Amino acid sequence: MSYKVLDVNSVVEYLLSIKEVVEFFGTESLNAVEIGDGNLNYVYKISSEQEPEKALIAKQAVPYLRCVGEQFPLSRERMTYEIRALEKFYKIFPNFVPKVYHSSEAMSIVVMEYLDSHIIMREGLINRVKYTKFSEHISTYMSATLFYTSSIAMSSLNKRELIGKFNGNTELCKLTEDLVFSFPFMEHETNDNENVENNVNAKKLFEDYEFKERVLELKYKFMTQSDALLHGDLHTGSIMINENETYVIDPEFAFVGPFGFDVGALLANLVNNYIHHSVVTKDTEFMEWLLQTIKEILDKFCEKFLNYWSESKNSALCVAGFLNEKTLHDYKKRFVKKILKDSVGFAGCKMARRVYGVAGVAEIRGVKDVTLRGEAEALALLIAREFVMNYDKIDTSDEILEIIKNAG
Ligand code: ADP
Ligand code: SR1
Ligand code: MG
Repeated sequence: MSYKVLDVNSVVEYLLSIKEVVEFFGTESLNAVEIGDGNLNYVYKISSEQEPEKALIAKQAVPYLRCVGEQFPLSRERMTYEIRALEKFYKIFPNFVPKVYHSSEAMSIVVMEYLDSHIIMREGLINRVKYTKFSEHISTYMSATLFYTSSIAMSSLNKRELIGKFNGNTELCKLTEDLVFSFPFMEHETNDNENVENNVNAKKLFEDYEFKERVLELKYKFMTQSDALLHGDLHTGSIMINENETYVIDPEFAFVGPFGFDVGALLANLVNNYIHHSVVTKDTEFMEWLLQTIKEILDKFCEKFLNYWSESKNSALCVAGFLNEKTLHDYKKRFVKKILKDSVGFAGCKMARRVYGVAGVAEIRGVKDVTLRGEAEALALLIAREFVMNYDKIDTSDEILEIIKNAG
Protein backbone atom coordinates (compact mmCIF):
# COMPACT_ATOMS: atom_id res chain seq x y z
CA MET A 1 0.00 0.00 0.00
CA SER A 2 1.36 3.43 -0.85
CA TYR A 3 1.51 6.05 1.88
CA LYS A 4 -1.56 7.99 2.90
CA VAL A 5 -2.37 9.92 6.04
CA LEU A 6 -4.98 8.04 8.05
CA ASP A 7 -7.79 9.39 10.21
CA VAL A 8 -10.14 7.77 12.74
CA ASN A 9 -12.16 6.16 9.95
CA SER A 10 -9.48 5.11 7.49
CA VAL A 11 -7.24 3.73 10.25
CA VAL A 12 -9.94 1.15 11.03
CA GLU A 13 -10.30 0.30 7.35
CA TYR A 14 -6.52 -0.09 7.08
CA LEU A 15 -6.30 -2.29 10.17
CA LEU A 16 -9.04 -4.58 8.97
CA SER A 17 -6.73 -5.49 6.08
CA ILE A 18 -3.98 -6.62 8.47
CA LYS A 19 -3.95 -10.33 9.32
CA GLU A 20 -2.39 -9.94 12.82
CA VAL A 21 -4.96 -7.31 13.79
CA VAL A 22 -7.87 -9.41 12.55
CA GLU A 23 -6.48 -12.38 14.50
CA PHE A 24 -6.27 -10.18 17.62
CA PHE A 25 -9.84 -8.83 17.44
CA GLY A 26 -11.60 -11.71 15.70
CA THR A 27 -14.83 -10.66 14.02
CA GLU A 28 -15.62 -7.83 16.41
CA SER A 29 -16.33 -4.29 15.09
CA LEU A 30 -13.64 -1.74 15.79
CA ASN A 31 -13.69 1.78 17.09
CA ALA A 32 -10.81 4.30 16.82
CA VAL A 33 -10.05 7.42 18.88
CA GLU A 34 -7.04 9.69 18.56
CA ILE A 35 -5.26 9.85 21.91
CA GLY A 36 -1.91 11.36 20.92
CA ASP A 37 -0.53 14.00 23.23
CA GLY A 38 3.03 14.01 21.88
CA ASN A 39 4.71 16.59 19.70
CA LEU A 40 5.19 14.59 16.54
CA ASN A 41 2.72 11.88 15.54
CA TYR A 42 -0.86 10.61 15.53
CA VAL A 43 -1.71 7.87 18.00
CA TYR A 44 -5.01 5.97 17.78
CA LYS A 45 -6.49 3.65 20.32
CA ILE A 46 -8.33 0.92 18.45
CA SER A 47 -10.77 -1.03 20.54
CA SER A 48 -13.40 -3.66 20.10
CA GLU A 49 -16.96 -2.33 20.28
CA GLN A 50 -18.11 -5.56 21.95
CA GLU A 51 -15.20 -5.76 24.43
CA PRO A 52 -13.87 -2.19 24.84
CA GLU A 53 -11.02 -3.32 27.12
CA LYS A 54 -9.56 -5.28 24.18
CA ALA A 55 -7.42 -2.70 22.41
CA LEU A 56 -4.33 -1.95 20.35
CA ILE A 57 -2.44 1.23 19.56
CA ALA A 58 -1.82 2.41 15.99
CA LYS A 59 0.76 5.18 15.65
CA GLN A 60 1.36 6.89 12.33
CA ALA A 61 3.96 9.49 11.41
CA VAL A 62 2.82 12.30 9.13
CA PRO A 63 5.23 14.27 6.93
CA TYR A 64 5.21 17.25 9.28
CA LEU A 65 5.49 18.07 12.97
CA ARG A 66 2.09 17.42 14.54
CA CYS A 67 2.37 20.12 17.24
CA VAL A 68 3.16 22.88 14.70
CA GLY A 69 1.34 21.71 11.58
CA GLU A 70 2.08 21.31 7.87
CA GLN A 71 4.20 24.47 7.85
CA PHE A 72 6.90 22.49 9.72
CA PRO A 73 7.76 19.61 7.35
CA LEU A 74 9.47 16.61 8.92
CA SER A 75 9.99 13.42 6.99
CA ARG A 76 7.72 10.58 8.03
CA GLU A 77 10.70 8.17 7.72
CA ARG A 78 11.19 8.77 11.45
CA MET A 79 8.68 5.93 11.88
CA THR A 80 11.06 3.56 10.06
CA TYR A 81 13.55 4.13 12.88
CA GLU A 82 10.90 3.81 15.58
CA ILE A 83 9.83 0.45 14.13
CA ARG A 84 13.39 -0.81 13.89
CA ALA A 85 14.22 0.37 17.41
CA LEU A 86 11.08 -1.16 18.95
CA GLU A 87 12.02 -4.47 17.33
CA LYS A 88 15.66 -4.29 18.41
CA PHE A 89 14.92 -3.26 22.01
CA TYR A 90 12.12 -5.85 22.29
CA LYS A 91 14.63 -8.56 21.34
CA ILE A 92 17.03 -7.40 24.05
CA PHE A 93 14.45 -7.00 26.84
CA PRO A 94 10.80 -7.78 25.93
CA ASN A 95 9.56 -6.90 29.44
CA PHE A 96 10.16 -3.20 28.91
CA VAL A 97 8.98 -2.64 25.33
CA PRO A 98 5.41 -2.83 23.93
CA LYS A 99 4.85 -5.82 21.66
CA VAL A 100 4.53 -4.91 17.99
CA TYR A 101 1.65 -6.61 16.10
CA HIS A 102 2.22 -4.99 12.73
CA SER A 103 4.45 -2.39 11.16
CA SER A 104 4.79 -0.88 7.72
CA GLU A 105 7.67 1.38 6.77
CA ALA A 106 5.75 2.31 3.59
CA MET A 107 2.73 3.50 5.59
CA SER A 108 4.93 4.86 8.42
CA ILE A 109 2.72 3.03 10.88
CA VAL A 110 3.20 0.72 13.82
CA VAL A 111 0.48 -1.26 15.60
CA MET A 112 1.39 -2.26 19.12
CA GLU A 113 0.19 -3.49 22.46
CA TYR A 114 -2.13 -1.07 24.28
CA LEU A 115 -0.73 -0.41 27.75
CA ASP A 116 -4.03 -0.30 29.56
CA SER A 117 -3.00 -0.06 33.19
CA HIS A 118 -0.03 2.28 32.76
CA ILE A 119 0.27 6.04 32.71
CA ILE A 120 2.88 8.43 31.38
CA MET A 121 5.49 8.59 34.12
CA ARG A 122 5.72 12.41 34.08
CA GLU A 123 2.07 12.60 35.21
CA GLY A 124 2.64 10.10 37.99
CA LEU A 125 5.70 11.93 39.27
CA ILE A 126 3.93 15.28 39.22
CA ASN A 127 1.23 13.65 41.35
CA ARG A 128 3.92 12.32 43.70
CA VAL A 129 3.50 8.62 42.97
CA LYS A 130 6.54 6.66 44.17
CA TYR A 131 7.42 3.93 41.69
CA THR A 132 9.45 1.63 43.88
CA LYS A 133 10.50 -0.82 41.14
CA PHE A 134 11.43 1.84 38.60
CA SER A 135 15.15 2.11 39.41
CA GLU A 136 15.54 -1.65 39.04
CA HIS A 137 13.61 -1.74 35.75
CA ILE A 138 15.12 1.26 34.03
CA SER A 139 18.70 0.48 35.06
CA THR A 140 18.26 -2.96 33.51
CA TYR A 141 16.69 -1.51 30.36
CA MET A 142 19.41 1.13 29.88
CA SER A 143 22.40 -1.04 30.74
CA ALA A 144 21.18 -3.93 28.55
CA THR A 145 20.17 -1.87 25.51
CA LEU A 146 23.36 0.18 25.62
CA PHE A 147 25.72 -2.68 26.38
CA TYR A 148 24.30 -5.16 23.84
CA THR A 149 24.29 -2.65 20.99
CA SER A 150 27.84 -1.43 21.66
CA SER A 151 31.19 -2.44 20.21
CA ILE A 152 31.93 -4.21 23.48
CA ALA A 153 29.21 -6.79 22.89
CA MET A 154 28.82 -6.80 19.10
CA SER A 155 31.19 -7.95 16.42
CA SER A 156 32.80 -5.14 14.49
CA LEU A 157 30.84 -6.12 11.38
CA ASN A 158 27.44 -6.26 13.12
CA LYS A 159 28.05 -2.98 14.88
CA ARG A 160 28.80 -1.23 11.58
CA GLU A 161 25.65 -2.76 10.10
CA LEU A 162 23.69 -1.45 13.08
CA ILE A 163 25.03 2.04 12.41
CA GLY A 164 23.97 1.66 8.77
CA LYS A 165 20.48 0.67 9.83
CA PHE A 166 19.93 3.56 12.22
CA ASN A 167 22.12 6.48 11.38
CA GLY A 168 20.03 7.55 8.42
CA ASN A 169 17.74 9.05 11.07
CA THR A 170 19.30 12.35 10.16
CA GLU A 171 16.30 14.66 10.49
CA LEU A 172 15.56 13.72 14.06
CA CYS A 173 19.24 13.87 15.02
CA LYS A 174 19.33 17.37 13.52
CA LEU A 175 16.21 18.27 15.52
CA THR A 176 18.06 17.30 18.69
CA GLU A 177 21.19 19.20 17.62
CA ASP A 178 19.01 22.30 17.19
CA LEU A 179 16.45 21.92 19.96
CA VAL A 180 18.63 20.45 22.70
CA PHE A 181 22.08 21.90 22.03
CA SER A 182 21.59 25.19 20.17
CA PHE A 183 18.38 27.23 19.92
CA PRO A 184 17.38 27.19 23.62
CA PHE A 185 20.67 28.98 24.44
CA MET A 186 20.36 31.88 21.98
CA GLU A 187 17.77 34.25 20.57
CA HIS A 188 15.66 32.09 18.28
CA GLU A 189 12.19 32.20 16.77
CA THR A 190 11.35 28.71 18.03
CA ASN A 191 11.92 29.64 21.70
CA ASP A 192 9.24 30.49 24.24
CA ASN A 193 9.79 34.14 23.35
CA GLU A 194 6.97 35.55 25.45
CA ASN A 195 9.00 34.43 28.43
CA VAL A 196 12.41 35.27 26.96
CA GLU A 197 11.59 38.93 26.38
CA ASN A 198 12.97 41.20 29.15
CA ASN A 199 13.99 38.12 31.14
CA VAL A 200 17.28 38.66 32.97
CA ASN A 201 17.94 34.95 33.36
CA ALA A 202 17.43 34.34 29.64
CA LYS A 203 19.80 37.22 28.79
CA LYS A 204 22.37 35.83 31.24
CA LEU A 205 22.04 32.34 29.74
CA PHE A 206 22.33 33.53 26.14
CA GLU A 207 25.50 35.47 27.04
CA ASP A 208 27.06 32.73 29.16
CA TYR A 209 29.77 31.84 26.67
CA GLU A 210 31.68 29.71 29.16
CA PHE A 211 28.59 27.51 29.52
CA LYS A 212 27.87 27.54 25.80
CA GLU A 213 31.39 26.44 24.95
CA ARG A 214 30.89 23.39 27.16
CA VAL A 215 27.52 22.75 25.50
CA LEU A 216 29.36 22.69 22.16
CA GLU A 217 31.73 20.07 23.57
CA LEU A 218 28.72 17.88 24.43
CA LYS A 219 26.99 18.60 21.13
CA TYR A 220 30.14 17.45 19.34
CA LYS A 221 30.02 14.15 21.25
CA PHE A 222 26.36 13.80 20.24
CA MET A 223 27.23 14.44 16.60
CA THR A 224 30.25 12.16 16.34
CA GLN A 225 30.27 9.37 18.94
CA SER A 226 28.70 6.09 17.80
CA ASP A 227 28.82 4.06 21.01
CA ALA A 228 25.47 2.28 21.15
CA LEU A 229 21.88 2.27 19.91
CA LEU A 230 20.05 4.98 21.82
CA HIS A 231 16.39 5.54 22.43
CA GLY A 232 17.28 9.14 21.70
CA ASP A 233 14.47 10.87 23.63
CA LEU A 234 14.33 9.06 26.96
CA HIS A 235 12.38 11.56 29.03
CA THR A 236 9.65 10.64 31.51
CA GLY A 237 7.02 11.30 28.79
CA SER A 238 8.49 8.32 26.90
CA ILE A 239 7.92 5.97 29.82
CA MET A 240 4.59 4.30 30.64
CA ILE A 241 4.45 2.88 34.11
CA ASN A 242 2.49 1.42 37.00
CA GLU A 243 3.57 0.07 40.36
CA ASN A 244 4.85 -3.18 38.88
CA GLU A 245 5.78 -2.54 35.27
CA THR A 246 7.80 -0.08 33.22
CA TYR A 247 7.55 0.32 29.44
CA VAL A 248 9.70 2.52 27.25
CA ILE A 249 7.77 3.87 24.26
CA ASP A 250 8.39 6.29 21.39
CA PRO A 251 11.97 5.55 20.21
CA GLU A 252 11.69 7.54 16.96
CA PHE A 253 14.87 9.51 17.77
CA ALA A 254 16.85 6.23 17.86
CA PHE A 255 20.35 6.29 16.40
CA VAL A 256 23.78 4.98 17.31
CA GLY A 257 25.15 7.72 19.54
CA PRO A 258 27.03 8.42 22.78
CA PHE A 259 26.48 6.09 25.75
CA GLY A 260 25.62 8.90 28.15
CA PHE A 261 22.80 10.47 26.16
CA ASP A 262 19.85 8.29 27.28
CA VAL A 263 21.03 8.11 30.88
CA GLY A 264 21.46 11.89 30.82
CA ALA A 265 17.97 12.44 29.40
CA LEU A 266 16.41 10.42 32.19
CA LEU A 267 18.52 12.12 34.85
CA ALA A 268 17.52 15.55 33.52
CA ASN A 269 13.83 14.75 33.66
CA LEU A 270 14.00 13.36 37.18
CA VAL A 271 15.89 16.44 38.35
CA ASN A 272 13.33 18.72 36.65
CA ASN A 273 10.65 16.86 38.57
CA TYR A 274 12.63 17.34 41.81
CA ILE A 275 12.79 21.07 41.05
CA HIS A 276 9.02 21.16 40.55
CA HIS A 277 8.45 19.68 43.99
CA SER A 278 11.11 21.80 45.60
CA VAL A 279 9.37 24.95 44.34
CA VAL A 280 5.69 24.00 44.11
CA THR A 281 4.66 21.22 46.49
CA LYS A 282 7.69 21.46 48.82
CA ASP A 283 7.13 17.77 49.57
CA THR A 284 10.49 16.91 51.13
CA GLU A 285 9.66 13.24 51.50
CA PHE A 286 8.92 12.88 47.80
CA MET A 287 12.04 14.90 46.94
CA GLU A 288 14.13 12.55 49.05
CA TRP A 289 12.57 9.56 47.26
CA LEU A 290 13.49 11.15 43.92
CA LEU A 291 17.10 11.65 45.02
CA GLN A 292 17.37 8.06 46.22
CA THR A 293 15.84 6.86 42.96
CA ILE A 294 18.35 8.86 40.93
CA LYS A 295 21.19 7.38 42.96
CA GLU A 296 19.88 3.84 42.61
CA ILE A 297 19.39 4.21 38.86
CA LEU A 298 22.92 5.47 38.30
CA ASP A 299 24.61 2.99 40.64
CA LYS A 300 22.63 0.03 39.32
CA PHE A 301 23.23 1.14 35.74
CA CYS A 302 27.01 1.09 36.27
CA GLU A 303 26.90 -2.21 38.16
CA LYS A 304 24.72 -3.97 35.57
CA PHE A 305 26.72 -2.63 32.64
CA LEU A 306 29.87 -4.08 34.24
CA ASN A 307 28.08 -7.37 34.95
CA TYR A 308 27.05 -7.73 31.31
CA TRP A 309 30.65 -7.04 30.39
CA SER A 310 31.95 -9.78 32.71
CA GLU A 311 29.53 -12.25 31.12
CA SER A 312 30.61 -11.29 27.64
CA LYS A 313 33.93 -13.06 27.20
CA ASN A 314 34.57 -12.50 23.51
CA SER A 315 34.54 -8.76 23.30
CA ALA A 316 35.32 -7.38 19.85
CA LEU A 317 36.89 -4.44 21.65
CA CYS A 318 39.24 -6.25 23.96
CA VAL A 319 40.14 -9.67 22.58
CA ALA A 320 40.99 -12.45 25.04
CA GLY A 321 44.57 -12.24 26.33
CA PHE A 322 45.07 -8.63 25.25
CA LEU A 323 45.17 -7.18 28.79
CA ASN A 324 45.94 -8.76 32.13
CA GLU A 325 43.11 -9.07 34.64
CA LYS A 326 44.02 -6.07 36.79
CA THR A 327 44.47 -3.71 33.85
CA LEU A 328 41.20 -4.87 32.29
CA HIS A 329 39.35 -4.46 35.59
CA ASP A 330 40.63 -0.87 35.99
CA TYR A 331 39.88 -0.09 32.35
CA LYS A 332 36.25 -1.22 32.74
CA LYS A 333 35.82 0.87 35.89
CA ARG A 334 37.13 3.96 34.12
CA PHE A 335 34.92 3.16 31.15
CA VAL A 336 31.64 3.23 33.12
CA LYS A 337 32.81 6.28 35.07
CA LYS A 338 33.22 8.06 31.75
CA ILE A 339 29.62 7.13 30.82
CA LEU A 340 28.46 8.57 34.15
CA LYS A 341 30.37 11.82 33.55
CA ASP A 342 28.96 12.26 30.04
CA SER A 343 25.45 11.50 31.33
CA VAL A 344 25.76 14.43 33.73
CA GLY A 345 26.88 16.74 30.91
CA PHE A 346 24.01 15.69 28.65
CA ALA A 347 21.59 15.98 31.56
CA GLY A 348 22.67 19.61 32.02
CA CYS A 349 21.92 20.41 28.36
CA LYS A 350 18.62 18.57 28.52
CA MET A 351 17.50 20.35 31.68
CA ALA A 352 18.42 23.79 30.40
CA ARG A 353 16.75 23.26 26.99
CA ARG A 354 13.40 22.86 28.76
CA VAL A 355 13.56 26.37 30.23
CA TYR A 356 13.29 28.64 27.14
CA GLY A 357 13.37 26.13 24.25
CA VAL A 358 10.36 25.17 22.13
CA ALA A 359 9.61 21.98 24.03
CA GLY A 360 8.87 22.85 27.64
CA VAL A 361 7.95 20.35 30.34
CA ALA A 362 4.91 20.45 32.62
CA GLU A 363 7.10 20.53 35.74
CA ILE A 364 8.48 23.95 34.81
CA ARG A 365 6.59 25.56 31.94
CA GLY A 366 3.33 24.23 33.32
CA VAL A 367 3.71 26.07 36.65
CA LYS A 368 0.86 28.62 36.60
CA ASP A 369 2.15 31.04 39.23
CA VAL A 370 4.63 33.29 37.39
CA THR A 371 6.87 33.84 40.44
CA LEU A 372 7.10 30.13 41.18
CA ARG A 373 7.72 29.36 37.54
CA GLY A 374 10.58 31.87 37.55
CA GLU A 375 12.01 30.18 40.64
CA ALA A 376 11.78 26.76 38.99
CA GLU A 377 13.49 28.10 35.86
CA ALA A 378 16.29 29.70 37.86
CA LEU A 379 16.88 26.50 39.81
CA ALA A 380 16.89 24.39 36.65
CA LEU A 381 19.44 26.72 35.05
CA LEU A 382 21.61 26.70 38.16
CA ILE A 383 21.77 22.90 38.39
CA ALA A 384 22.11 22.55 34.62
CA ARG A 385 25.07 24.94 34.65
CA GLU A 386 26.78 23.00 37.46
CA PHE A 387 26.25 19.77 35.51
CA VAL A 388 27.59 21.16 32.24
CA MET A 389 30.58 22.96 33.75
CA ASN A 390 31.65 20.07 36.00
CA TYR A 391 30.51 16.88 34.28
CA ASP A 392 34.03 15.67 33.59
CA LYS A 393 34.98 16.00 37.29
CA ILE A 394 32.11 13.82 38.56
CA ASP A 395 33.11 10.38 39.85
CA THR A 396 30.11 9.17 41.86
CA SER A 397 26.34 9.42 42.04
CA ASP A 398 26.71 11.05 45.49
CA GLU A 399 28.49 14.02 43.92
CA ILE A 400 25.53 14.44 41.55
CA LEU A 401 23.09 14.43 44.48
CA GLU A 402 25.24 17.01 46.27
CA ILE A 403 24.96 19.38 43.29
CA ILE A 404 21.17 19.00 43.26
CA LYS A 405 20.74 19.42 47.02
CA ASN A 406 23.14 22.35 47.32
CA ALA A 407 21.30 24.29 44.63
CA GLY A 408 17.82 23.96 46.15
P1 ADP B 1 4.86 11.13 19.87
O1 ADP B 1 5.85 10.42 19.04
O2 ADP B 1 3.93 12.00 19.08
O3 ADP B 1 5.52 11.83 21.02
P2 ADP B 1 4.09 8.99 21.70
O4 ADP B 1 4.66 7.71 21.23
O5 ADP B 1 4.80 9.66 22.82
O6 ADP B 1 3.90 9.99 20.48
O7 ADP B 1 2.58 8.73 22.10
C1 ADP B 1 1.71 9.79 22.46
C2 ADP B 1 0.81 9.33 23.61
O8 ADP B 1 0.04 8.20 23.21
C3 ADP B 1 1.57 8.89 24.83
O9 ADP B 1 1.90 9.98 25.65
C4 ADP B 1 0.59 7.94 25.49
O10 ADP B 1 -0.36 8.67 26.23
C5 ADP B 1 -0.11 7.31 24.30
N1 ADP B 1 0.50 6.00 23.94
C6 ADP B 1 1.53 5.79 23.08
N2 ADP B 1 1.83 4.49 22.98
C7 ADP B 1 0.97 3.85 23.80
C8 ADP B 1 0.76 2.45 24.14
N3 ADP B 1 1.50 1.48 23.60
N4 ADP B 1 -0.24 2.17 25.01
C9 ADP B 1 -1.01 3.15 25.55
N5 ADP B 1 -0.87 4.45 25.27
C10 ADP B 1 0.10 4.81 24.40
C1 SR1 C 1 9.24 20.04 18.39
S1 SR1 C 1 9.75 18.48 18.83
C2 SR1 C 1 10.36 18.83 20.37
C3 SR1 C 1 10.81 17.70 21.17
O1 SR1 C 1 9.83 16.69 21.28
C4 SR1 C 1 10.47 15.43 21.35
O2 SR1 C 1 9.96 14.70 22.42
C5 SR1 C 1 11.96 15.73 21.45
O3 SR1 C 1 12.41 15.89 22.79
C6 SR1 C 1 12.05 17.00 20.69
O4 SR1 C 1 13.23 17.74 20.95
MG1 MG D 1 6.49 11.26 22.71
